[in-house]
Parts: sequence; C-alpha cells; structure tokens
Amino acid sequence: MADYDALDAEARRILHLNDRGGYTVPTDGLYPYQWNWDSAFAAFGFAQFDLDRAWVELETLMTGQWASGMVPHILFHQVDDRYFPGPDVWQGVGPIPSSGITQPAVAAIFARLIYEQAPEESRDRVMALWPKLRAWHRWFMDWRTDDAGAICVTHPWEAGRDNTPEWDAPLKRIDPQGVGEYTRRDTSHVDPAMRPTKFDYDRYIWLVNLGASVGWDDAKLKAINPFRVADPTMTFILLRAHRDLLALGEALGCDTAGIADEIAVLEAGARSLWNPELRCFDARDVVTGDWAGCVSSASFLCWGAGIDDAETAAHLDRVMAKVQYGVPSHDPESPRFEPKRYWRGPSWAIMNYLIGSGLAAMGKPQADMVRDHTRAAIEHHGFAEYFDPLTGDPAGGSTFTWTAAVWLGWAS
Ligand code: 9YW
Repeated sequence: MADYDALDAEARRILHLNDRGGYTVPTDGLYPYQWNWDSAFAAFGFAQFDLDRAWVELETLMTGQWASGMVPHILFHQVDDRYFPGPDVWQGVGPIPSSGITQPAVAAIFARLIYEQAPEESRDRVMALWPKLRAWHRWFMDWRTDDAGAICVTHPWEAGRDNTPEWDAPLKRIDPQGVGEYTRRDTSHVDPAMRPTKFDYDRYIWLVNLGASVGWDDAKLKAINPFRVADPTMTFILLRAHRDLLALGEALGCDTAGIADEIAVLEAGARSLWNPELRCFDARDVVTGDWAGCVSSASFLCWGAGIDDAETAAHLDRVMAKVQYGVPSHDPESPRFEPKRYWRGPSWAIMNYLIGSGLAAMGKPQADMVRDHTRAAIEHHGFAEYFDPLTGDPAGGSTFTWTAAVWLGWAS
C-alpha cells in the first residue's frame, strides 16, 4: 500500500523546489523558464495548499500578455543558457522577453476551479484576471480559427505536443533551409531516444525564425506560414476553457457579450475534426485538407469540451486495453507508436487529467480507470515528466511540476 502522505509531501516539495518566486519552472535544467500551460497546472497544484500562491502563478503568467491578447508559451524571466532556443532567437514582442507562439488555453479552466474552491477570498484576484483571459481567448478566435471554427496550431510547440505523429506530414512539406548550425540543450539533459529528432528540431527552429522575420505580426505570419493544422488539443481545450470563462464571467458580473456565439463557433469547429474514415476526432492539415489519420490522446479531450461520441469512446476502450499506465499519446496499434519518445506514445499526467475529468463531468464509465492508471504511474514511478504507458517507466525530466500538481489536485 502506497504511503499517500509521503507522496503528497513530495509533490508539495516539488512545487516549492521549482518555484522561482512568482512563477514555477516545469523542472530545473531542462525547462528553466515559465511555460504557459505548465504554469496553469502549477496553480491547480498550489491551490490545494496555498491559495494565494496559486493566484500569483496565474497573475505572473498574464504579465507576459502581448498587446494583441496573445499569451506566450514561454516567458523568459531570467536568461538561462541551459535551454535552446532562448529569447535572442525568439525575439518576442511582448512586455517581457518571450516566445512568439501560445499554448493550450487551460488557464481559465483552473481560474474557475480555484475561484469556486474559495469564492470570497478569490473574487478580487479573478476579477483582475478575467478581462485578460477574455482578450487571450478573443485573440484565438481572431487568429487561430479555420473556416470551420476549429483552432489551429502554427508551430508544433503550440499544441504542447511537440513531436506527435499528427505533424509528420505537414512538417515534411517544410524545407528548413538556412537554419544552419545550432546546439540543442534538451539532449544534454535527457536521453535523446526520448526526445524529438533532428528532423523535427530543424523545422521547429525554421518556424521560429520565420515568425521572428516578420516581428510576429499575426496577419503577415498567417500569409506565409506553411504550417497550419486544425488541432483537437487546441480546439477542445479552448472550448472547455471558454465555457469556464463564461461561467466565471456570469458569476462575477463581467461583460460576457460574444462568448456564447464564440462557443457555438468552437462547437462547430470541434465537430469538424471528426474524421469519418478513422471514426474518431483527428487533426486536419489546413493547407492541404488532409487528415492526419491519428488516434491520439488529444482525440479523447472531447468529453472535457462537453462533446460525447460513442465511436471515439470505442477507440478509448480499445487503446486502454493495451496499456496500464495512462492514456497513450499515440495509438499503441499504430506502426508509429514509440512508448518512450515524448508525444509519440508516452502517457502524460496532464492529458490524463484533462481526459479523466472530462469523462467524469459527462458521467462516462471510463473516468475512474484513467485516474487509477495515473495514480499507479505516479505511485510506482514518481513525478516524472511522462511515462511509458506499457511499463510505467518514468521518462524525460524528473521532479516535474505538472505531474506533482496533477497528483495533488486529482490523482491522489
Ligand atoms: C519545449 C514544458 C514543455 C511543455 C510541452 C512539452 C515540452 C518543449 O515541454 O515542450 O521546448 O517547449 O511538449 O507541452 O509545456 O514542460
């Protein structure tokens, strides 16, 4: 029988260990800055024992918001050369040095959860955050929707699922000319076999350079960027977050005009991601119109967004019958499945949480199983960045903030 008190204490210790004063790094060394969705998960973790620190985390994240409303995926509060590419390469144009792309919009989901946990003490904090979250969501609607209303990624890092097979075909169309020599830092911290390949990294950097070359101007970049993929991660998460933003706004008496209409657009967008051949939610290359043809953990975010689908549930059952330690990021029956390589197979506590909490909200029977798997992975293998879904082996970075947060807020 696991010692739950000891695991709780270790999870709290990890959050403190990675706390840099006002913001939390995902893990020391490998990721020494503030990442957007990691930080929102950190707030969820802190909220289990320190409400004020939870709000501070979200407040610091929003200090990086650009004039356009975009909230960057990395905030470079203090330069640290253990990570590449740094602020000199990104050349973000916000109030503090940052990257030039965003990440899945989970912040409003946690803002609502934390507010509802302690409405009296949280009211002023969330009132100040709400308009900023509103502006960020509006920016998504302005710059990231496709014609059907789905939300697109413009860089593999934007969905937070860097090297998932969904991006293979769109990345193949890019010739990364002019990228030149650069030194990766990630492979000095963890085993290269668990990381994206050089093929991927060349294209990641090429896309960063492309954005920087037009000063991250949304309109100019949209016209020249060959990478634009309508994505279940971004779409389902924004839809869920937008519902939470609306509920929060109504509770607080904020001006919620337009949000209900945007939710209808996102609902249509989400349904447009249902691939009739795969019989599951899938990513779609906006440039070519081609489906990725991938059952991934992102496919299973539909319930969190309030969308039930029996055939996607059948895929979930099929996939979960093959694994023991959480929802695999890619279909274990696919030839492209690699159980230890980042987003090409491993199970991630954060995705498990988003999937499991969505299933629970819709009363689906698989909810407990997803949570039990996540608990087992952490109990047996610690607070790793991600896990081999077959063996539970810990992979990537250790003492990871979001795994600790998911433990405290949900899995324990
Ligand atoms: C990168 C920090 C980030 C996560 C992403 C994950 C990875 C690599 O690490 O991104 O260099 O941005 O894919 O989801 O936010 O944990």
